[in-house]
Amino acid sequence: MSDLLEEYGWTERFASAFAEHASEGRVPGRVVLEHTHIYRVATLAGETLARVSGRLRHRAQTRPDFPAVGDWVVLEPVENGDARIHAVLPRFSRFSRRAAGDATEEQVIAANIDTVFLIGGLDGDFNPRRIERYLVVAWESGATPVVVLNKADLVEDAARHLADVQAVAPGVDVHAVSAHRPESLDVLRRYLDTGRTAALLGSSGVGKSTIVNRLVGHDLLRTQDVRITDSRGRHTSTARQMVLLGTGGVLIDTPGMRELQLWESGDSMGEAFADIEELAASCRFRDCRHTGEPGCTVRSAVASGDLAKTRLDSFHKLAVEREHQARQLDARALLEDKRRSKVMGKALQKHLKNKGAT
Ligand SMILES: Nc1nc2c(ncn2[C@@H]2O[C@H](COP(=O)(O)OP(=O)(O)OP(=O)(O)O)[C@@H](O)[C@H]2O)c(=O)[nH]1
Ligand SMILES: [Mg+2]
Ligand SMILES: [Zn+2]
Repeated sequence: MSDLLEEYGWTERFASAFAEHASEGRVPGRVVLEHTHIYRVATLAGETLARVSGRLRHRAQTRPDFPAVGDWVVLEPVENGDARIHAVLPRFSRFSRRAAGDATEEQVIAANIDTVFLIGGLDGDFNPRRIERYLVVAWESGATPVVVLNKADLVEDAARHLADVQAVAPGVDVHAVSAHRPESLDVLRRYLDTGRTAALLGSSGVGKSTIVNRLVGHDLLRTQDVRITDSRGRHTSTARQMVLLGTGGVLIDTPGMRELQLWESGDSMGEAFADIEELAASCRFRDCRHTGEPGCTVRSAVASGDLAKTRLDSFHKLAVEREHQARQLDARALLEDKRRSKVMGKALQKHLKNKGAT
């Protein structure tokens, strides 16, 4: 297809998925911004506003069935200049969290991303434990996480912080940068070849929007000073938003999240804790939980100082949280089943009654 779509990340895979929906007047587009129930979508003919079709809304069973920023969608232009979204093309990756207010509902934050930039601030916000947590979710997404420590201009010992993070992020690229020294951001461009998409995630005030602006080359997004007293951000960005870089690549800026609730789907603990996984291969019991079992290589490594105790603590904490969520999801599925069989039972009764009446 055209070069512009490819700049936005269009590939053969999307083209063949689109072919199944292709019909007169339908075009592909990528969701740039999500308002409530209205989406801004980039197409070959420029950006357009769009709503989901009645049929898509009807068929959507859960929240992730609706479009999210980064999704490729099948669009049909309608009379008043807006468009209708008929389908969401299958995603190759998605970054999700637990929806606020409903622990059992998944909320897709960004779709079809190649790289997740986990941004931390080297000022007061800096916290390896939080990065560890973000990494678990990032691996779940199917995208490759990269840790970016911003505001290197504010600290003397960026190298030490870099080492601290590398210790909790085995196999992950970690970079120290400063948005106030734009040339330091050039390392990020290697993840932003034409058609590649990166999403920026991290707490409010760490400088996500500032980094996007510096990479774009002008002040496209609003940014704001952090409060001096506690170096917390002010939640300046309020929406997820996709930006096409002139130099190639696509960025998705996101609002800072107060806390990131894990959304469990696959087995990403093994990737986020590759160091523990490797040690665990030699534990005596295959299902060793490293909580005091005999012959536990992981605990021996902590005892000998080869593995930080804080690292094992994080592992246990996150493992407990995952089990808890899995139980909640099971409970929800059970309720759904009950509700369904109740509805079915009622329908059946009604049917039998009508039959009996005739
Ligand atoms: N000293 C210094 N300040 C920075 C750097 N990057 C960003 N800032 C400042 O940090 C403040 C917050 O930046 P934003 O880009 O708004 O932060 P954000 O992560 O987008 O925050 P939310 O939109 O609230 O999630 C602004 O005052 C920026 O100028 C940096 O590398 N060094
Ligand atoms: Mg922002
Ligand atoms: Zn063990």
